[in-house]
Amino acid sequence: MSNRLTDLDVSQCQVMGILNVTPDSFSDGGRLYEGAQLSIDAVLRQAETMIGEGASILDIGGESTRPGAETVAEAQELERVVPVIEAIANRLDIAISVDTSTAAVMIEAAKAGAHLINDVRALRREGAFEAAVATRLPVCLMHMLGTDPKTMQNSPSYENIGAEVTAFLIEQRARLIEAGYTKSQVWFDPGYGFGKTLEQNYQLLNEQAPMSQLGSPLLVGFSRKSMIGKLDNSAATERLGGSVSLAVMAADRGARIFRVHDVQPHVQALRVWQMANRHNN
Ligand code: YH5
Repeated sequence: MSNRLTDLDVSQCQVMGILNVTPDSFSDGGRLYEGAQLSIDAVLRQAETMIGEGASILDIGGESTRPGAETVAEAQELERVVPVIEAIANRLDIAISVDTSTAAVMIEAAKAGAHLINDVRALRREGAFEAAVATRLPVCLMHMLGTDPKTMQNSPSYENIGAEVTAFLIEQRARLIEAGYTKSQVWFDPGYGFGKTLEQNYQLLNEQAPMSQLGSPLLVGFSRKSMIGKLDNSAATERLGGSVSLAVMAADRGARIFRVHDVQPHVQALRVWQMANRHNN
């Protein structure tokens, strides 16, 4: 049996393409829909495009976690995500991650062929920890202040953001290690935009490097986020320059997996970054 994730070399930069299967995603929502109906064909075409552009992971999400978003019912999330994972796993040679905080979605996604659980709530929802452990899949733990995108931006405050984010990730990882996981089966993510002000996001980026030295691969997601748009009042689809720029800076600070909407420009920028750094290895 192949595990397309364990074959990934996370000492090299890897790009994770975002496949939002929500009808309302803030920057690319609805493109995969024909009216109210999710089009599996459209999803597969988008997946093939991202693979052709150099993505090595596809992140499938059925819940919108943008600031202020409503949590979707479990049944709806299952209905959106499971058929897509099944279709991709059966037809395409790519690692699949499932962007979910919901226990039942973790279980069904694993059965459908997912290779990684990507949880922005870091397994804090009811039953999520047990469900993730039951699947035995690797887990990406992301830092969010609180557990609710609806309230996470209500005056977030930190004494020392880098230290606090790191402590949180290590603490959640310790629970997984106790359940039999190795450090490399757990990925870390600082959670840019999740319960952080503009200033705090950039401070966290500057304090990111030590987080990459803890034995867990470091994933980052900046793509099209407000920490770019707030600087120039750009719309979500006009943030590519800032997204690529932040990805390269994060690579300099130890990140190796990059969750992005625009695969080709990120793959190109990170190849350039890797080439420029080849004498440092
Ligand atoms: C992440 O960073 N983010 S969903 C708001 C935006 C733009 C983009 C207002 N899932 C992450 O992409 N998983 C999401 O502009 C994630 N890391 C991981 N591991 C939010 C998102 C977005 C939100």
